[in-house]
Amino acid sequence: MRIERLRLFEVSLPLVHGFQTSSHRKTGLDHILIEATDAEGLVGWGEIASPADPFYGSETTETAWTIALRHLVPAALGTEWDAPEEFEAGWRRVRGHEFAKAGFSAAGWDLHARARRVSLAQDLGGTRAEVVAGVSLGIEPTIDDLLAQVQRQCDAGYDRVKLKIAPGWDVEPVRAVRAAHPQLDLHVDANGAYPDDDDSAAVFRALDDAELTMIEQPFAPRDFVAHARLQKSIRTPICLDESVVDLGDLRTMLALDAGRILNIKVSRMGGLSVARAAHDLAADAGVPVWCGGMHEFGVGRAANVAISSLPNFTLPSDVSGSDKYFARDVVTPAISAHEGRVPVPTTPGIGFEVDLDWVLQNTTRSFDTDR
Ligand code: OSB
Ligand code: MG
Repeated sequence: MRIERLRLFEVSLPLVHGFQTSSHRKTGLDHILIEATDAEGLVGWGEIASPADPFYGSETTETAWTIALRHLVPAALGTEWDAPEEFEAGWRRVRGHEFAKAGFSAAGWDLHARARRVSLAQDLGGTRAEVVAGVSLGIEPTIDDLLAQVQRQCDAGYDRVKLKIAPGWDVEPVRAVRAAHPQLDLHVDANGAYPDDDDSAAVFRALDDAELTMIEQPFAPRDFVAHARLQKSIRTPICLDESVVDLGDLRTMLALDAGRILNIKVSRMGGLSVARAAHDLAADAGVPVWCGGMHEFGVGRAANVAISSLPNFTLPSDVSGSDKYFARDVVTPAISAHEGRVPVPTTPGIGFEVDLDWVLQNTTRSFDTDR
């Protein structure tokens, strides 16, 4: 397989409901869509889902655009490959920039699956016909606003809700949601906002009584030792997100018992091959995984649905239906969840068509190797 043309579209879409984490507030997204065309005219799509600002990780839309044009486009065009791993080897010497790499990885995998006439899920080794989806809810102005959001998502059929927490917005809102929904599969995500001190330890002791499925990324990404110490002192499993960028990080997590659940984000780990390898390594270690999201447009979310169909994705993934995020998504049909489940497409590749008119209407800049 040989990619002969690449087009990049930076697409800007508003979120239907603003999203606040411990570090920042988002009202819209600027993601980069990648269209890769091979010598036979087959087309594959990928998405670079970096946030605009470097508050989740170090990348931004701007750094992703620069790295894509300077390093990843030339690497992707140059090679003749059969397996997606060979394609990805083209940019092996580029360090970091996982979000940028993940978009190219996904486009290569989509092409590979389409060439073999199988679904992306099947190409990856997926075994599920549908994936259980959860929703991730941001920090709201008041507890009543949060309760209204939770109720809305439960009414929409989701049975798993993740709440963003931050110092000052933790025990009280979590207790209120737990009191209103005693049976809900509930977990919290701090995005690394807590200092490793006594006040934080008291918060996590209190949360340990809220019957949470997990506490995600309480401390700074690189502080595996703090996570390991906390895991020893609470029953609730810790889940790592930002900490695990590559397989070496996952081995550190496992060796130190710094977490007992892994959030696999295709974007954070630099693509589908690494995500699958992380899935396999976690499975061997008896650590369950789920797929995290970055408010991907339909292109990136379709890849997330596909990887979530692998056997060790035993916890609900952040792959909600398109209507949770956007008034109109970039794929047709829109991705939809029924009773909190998203069917895994069986048609070739990601299983959705890109709505190029809508993409072009919302494109803020673009690049084409043929121009
Ligand atoms: O930590 O999972 C996170 C969104 C932006 C930055 C970080 C995170 C998130 C989400 C979104 O939780 C989940 C989704 O895509 O629905
Ligand atoms: Mg997270």
